[in-house]
Amino acid sequence: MDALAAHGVKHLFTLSGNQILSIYDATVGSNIALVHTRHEAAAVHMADAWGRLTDQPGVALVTAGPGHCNAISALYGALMSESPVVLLSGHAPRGQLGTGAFQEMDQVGAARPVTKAAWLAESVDALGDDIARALALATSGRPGPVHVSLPGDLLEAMAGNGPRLVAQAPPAAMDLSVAAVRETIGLLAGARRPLIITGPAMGRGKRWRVVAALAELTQIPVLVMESPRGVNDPSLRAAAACLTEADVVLLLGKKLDYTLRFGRPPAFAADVRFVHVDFDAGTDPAAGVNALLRVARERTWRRTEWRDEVETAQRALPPGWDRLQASPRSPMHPVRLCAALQPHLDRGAVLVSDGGEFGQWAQAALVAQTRLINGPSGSIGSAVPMALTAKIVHPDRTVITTLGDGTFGYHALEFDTALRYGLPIVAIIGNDARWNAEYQLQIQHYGAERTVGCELLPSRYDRIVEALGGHGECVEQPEELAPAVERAIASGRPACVNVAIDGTAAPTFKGRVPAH
Ligand SMILES: Cc1ncc(C[n+]2csc(CCOP(=O)(O)OP(=O)(O)O)c2C)c(N)n1
Ligand SMILES: [Mg+2]
Repeated sequence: MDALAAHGVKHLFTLSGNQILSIYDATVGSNIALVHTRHEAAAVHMADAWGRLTDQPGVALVTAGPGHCNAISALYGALMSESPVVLLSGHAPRGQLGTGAFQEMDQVGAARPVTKAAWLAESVDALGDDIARALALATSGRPGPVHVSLPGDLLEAMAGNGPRLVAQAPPAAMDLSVAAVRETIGLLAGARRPLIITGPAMGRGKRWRVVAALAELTQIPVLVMESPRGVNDPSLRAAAACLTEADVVLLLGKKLDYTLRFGRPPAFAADVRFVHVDFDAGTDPAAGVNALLRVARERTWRRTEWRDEVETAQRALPPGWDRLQASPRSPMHPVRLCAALQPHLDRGAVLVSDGGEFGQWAQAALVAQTRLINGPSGSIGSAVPMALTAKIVHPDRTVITTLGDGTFGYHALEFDTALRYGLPIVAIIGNDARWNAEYQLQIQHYGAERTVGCELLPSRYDRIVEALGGHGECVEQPEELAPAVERAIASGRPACVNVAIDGTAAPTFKGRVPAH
């Protein structure tokens, strides 16, 4: 606890268990608050959102064995979103290992594929070092999740000299050769349609500030890729088509992976040139971009039509959406639903959007100053817990989360957490009574007559939230929506607006890259 406090940790996102009660006990009288969730994955999603919103590590604390396993699915989201998270899990006592101890399992081995590093704490006197190392590693280089398993005997032992707090060496500056930097800047300067594409972490916090400075100086358009739909990220709108026109692409902390269709046509031109600047655990990505920036300053750069083209494509609403925004049809179109939310985002509300088809519509239609999405993991279910963290980080701002009816089921009971901690988030459920993303794929691949298994009931999810003590609204007619959202926000309680929507396929834009 002292080590966590010394590194500025204020919250432990957690779910209790035998093996970690000594840590709970140590929070009594400390400045660290426990936020007790209803599922270990929710605790990690909350820590993930903390990492993404504050650029500081979010810390989750769960119990051994099954608690640890429940947490692991959410680590995948943090890993793919490059979010600094530390997962601390209770663990069977070392003296009992191999004897069939309660909840004994290879926790480190289970966490390894979804973390930057994972280890078992070995000594009580080194616990402070373990915590310091885990927190530093989570934030350094490419941020991501780190796991430490804490054996029960160690947590119950007496520490000799109190935790030692090692000062962490700052991450090494990137070893970019001067020649490589000059060649890169030369390539960009000589390009007719250069583009910068960043990964999730480069699009956030202090790293983003340097990327934005490079883009501003060079007048090169920059796209942040954090959607699991990659080049079909709905928030790119028609800008996705610009990818095919780019002649030089600078990838900053962004792999040429599935999200970029591996850099091949038709997503990119056959003769496009990629420059890939990436980061490992120990290097400072902002320093690498700064090296580019320094050399770029030696030239003069002019604003180009190309940059305007990309920006306009991303900003412009597709033709016909103004009609959808005002359509009186019911069940309402997702664009009609979003039209009632945008005024709140314009007034500073935070947007947390989950995936699924409704999530794609929300991400395409809504523009927010602060936005979290599920991320390249393509996992659904994190929106409600992430919205809770957004409310902790931004208590004075409205927090709106948009999610599908199927998705709501994952962590609906986190509305109980919202009530216990006084976190009045507003969840907008686009209820189409099915797992529409999969239903749409069935239509596309197997035909409309072979849709199977993806139906849901038009359930009154708003009543679940009411039953827990929150505010519920059920909306069927478009004109009822804006007042219902107003009432939900004004209630000052955690709220659910359950909206009957037309389950249409995700939006398409001119130049969208075919999936197969
Ligand atoms: C953890 C996880 N399980 C399954 C999926 C596959 N999946 C993606 S979208 C989706 C349907 C979501 O349904 P809903 O929340 O109702 O949104 P809709 O698509 O209907 O708008 C499913 C099952 C996933 N992405 N992540
Ligand atoms: Mg649905």
